[in-house]
Amino acid sequence: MTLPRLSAATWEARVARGLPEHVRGPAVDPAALTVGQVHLGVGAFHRAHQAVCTEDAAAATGETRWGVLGVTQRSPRVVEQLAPQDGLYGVLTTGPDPSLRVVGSLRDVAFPGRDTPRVLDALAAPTTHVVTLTVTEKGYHRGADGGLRTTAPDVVADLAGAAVELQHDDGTASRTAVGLLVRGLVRRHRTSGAPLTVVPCDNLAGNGAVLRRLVEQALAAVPRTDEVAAWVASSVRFPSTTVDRIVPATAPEHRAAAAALLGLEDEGLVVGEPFFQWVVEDDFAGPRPAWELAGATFTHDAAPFERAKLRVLNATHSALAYHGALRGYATIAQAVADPDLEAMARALVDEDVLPTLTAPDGLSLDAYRDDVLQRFADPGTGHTTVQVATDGSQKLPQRLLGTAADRLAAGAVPHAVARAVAGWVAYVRATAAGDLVVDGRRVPLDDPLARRLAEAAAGPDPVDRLLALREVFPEPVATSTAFRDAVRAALRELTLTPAAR
Ligand code: CS2
Repeated sequence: MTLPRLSAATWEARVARGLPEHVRGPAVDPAALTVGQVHLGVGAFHRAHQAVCTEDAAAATGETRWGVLGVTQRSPRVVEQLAPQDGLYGVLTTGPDPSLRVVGSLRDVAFPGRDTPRVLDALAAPTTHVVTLTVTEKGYHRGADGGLRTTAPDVVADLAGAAVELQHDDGTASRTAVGLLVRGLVRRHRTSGAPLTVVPCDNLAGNGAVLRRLVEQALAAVPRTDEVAAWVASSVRFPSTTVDRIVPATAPEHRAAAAALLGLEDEGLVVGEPFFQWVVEDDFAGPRPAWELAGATFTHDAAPFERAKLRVLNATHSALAYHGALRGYATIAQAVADPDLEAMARALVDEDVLPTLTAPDGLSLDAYRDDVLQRFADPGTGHTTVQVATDGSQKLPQRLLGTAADRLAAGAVPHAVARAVAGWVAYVRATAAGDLVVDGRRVPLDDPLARRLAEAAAGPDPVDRLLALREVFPEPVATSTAFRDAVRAALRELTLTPAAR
């Protein structure tokens, strides 16, 4: 039987029939919300994280000015999912007591391919106070020095677009998030000049400072933007934030569970674990949603949280993803259930990560490690090893290689990090050769540097050649003979393990 599709009208009819116990609706009346927040990268993570927090914050204060305009630059698919549903979508929370919540804070979704003027207008509007971003690590287009890759074709095109924007709107689409943001900032400066806060929510160390630098570099590369740059320096803030919620790709089982609870078909459904964390630096240029009333923590310095999260959670996640996939496990939950791999994850934290961390106020790092591993073990999330394993070249630096650099600087050889890196090397080699099959499917090498990684991995000494990639391995790690030997030794051991073949 085909169910009717979720929309404002079908939802209202559903409410009128009475909702089951584990289903609830928007915390605010979606129709009453106006747009005050623009989000770049409206994928599953935003919908299960910031969009929920913004809605709860609006509900807590009764404000109606915090509707979200969600922007996707990758494909119009999200627009196709959400526009026919009047922006409504469900968040299925997994765990022992699954529940479904329909969220209504996304008031509009846009694909700049065709909606550029609308997006730029929203970025410039004085009623927009906050721009949030989840565009993944690779979405920032950073080079080996961490700065903007101003020679990348998409970035070059966007800088030309920003130059034109100084005079008028030429209607072309921006291809990168930084390009779109810079163009929006140029227009905002030209029109309202109202202050703005830009809040990156991706897993990058010091994400606020990183994004500010990219914006400054983009402006420096566009002629006649000195005034805009001065205005950005005085009126635009870039607080760093740490976000945490495990949000797997939505699978058919999730859709079936949600349809059973809702009695409606939801093409925009997203899934998340019960855990939620958002640590935000309290550095805003103007008004913002009262996220602190909806579970977020405000701090003067997000760095200790960010470091702990990247080095404990994301590092073990990646290590389990590579080693787990090599052993044929489809999900992170299956990988962490393997005693060998659980011990590997623990050793990574205990031997190499903890010595590099200072516990953020009120957090026991031992307890944090245990909680993280327990969260990974939840079979309900269905987070796949292959999903977490994507884009390794972009993830390794902040998850593993900072730890390696710190350990080497302290005179220790980070063997546990070397083992995790050996898992990545073996994964790159196996996927590039078309040799890795997980869950009956051949796994491709999914990484923005795939071509170069494949070339390096195909040679006689993949460790040497992969470690030479300066965009991935920082100098002190790349040039350490002890680290290189440790990775080689771990790789040899890995290929000798029958399960890894
Ligand atoms: C994961 C993260 O896909 C990945 O690389 O490690 O997305 C992880 O699930 C989140 O950071 C959890 O907050």
